[in-house]
Amino acid sequence: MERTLGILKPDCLRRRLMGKVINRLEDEGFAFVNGMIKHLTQKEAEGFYYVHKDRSFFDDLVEFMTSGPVFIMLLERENAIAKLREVIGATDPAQAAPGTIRREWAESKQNNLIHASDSLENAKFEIKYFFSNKSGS
Ligand code: 3AN
Repeated sequence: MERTLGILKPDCLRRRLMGKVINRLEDEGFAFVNGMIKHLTQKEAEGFYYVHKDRSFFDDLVEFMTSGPVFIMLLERENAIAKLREVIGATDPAQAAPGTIRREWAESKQNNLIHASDSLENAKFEIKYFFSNKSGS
């Protein structure tokens, strides 16, 4: 079994789409190992998105991710990392494959509802970032 980290972003909670997205994740075979609702501080968001610090959208991304509470999810499934990326779809909802979460419900490249770790290395970093070793590894 593999673990990955997902985050339901502030737009997801604001629009009350958590139930729909969680339902979809459960239908796709993901089990919830841990989860927490948290209003990220600027420091937490900057540290989490450190790899994007030189990108033009970094400041907007941090502002968006701290604009309201998020739901941070530790998920488990076979091939969880690749499968979650597949289920959420491409960053830009307009480019995302039909049936993916972002294509179904997301509004824009920034307001795209959900984050998912994109590699084993990043999943390890991100799980550790929000959950203790005990629950996260
Ligand atoms: P993904 O979330 O699909 O892995 P990344 O890791 O390239 O995409 O980008 C991280 C986050 O930064 C995205 N989820 C999105 O909210 C935001 N983002 C990425 N590209 C853009 C962009 N061109 N304009 C605005 N926001 C962006």
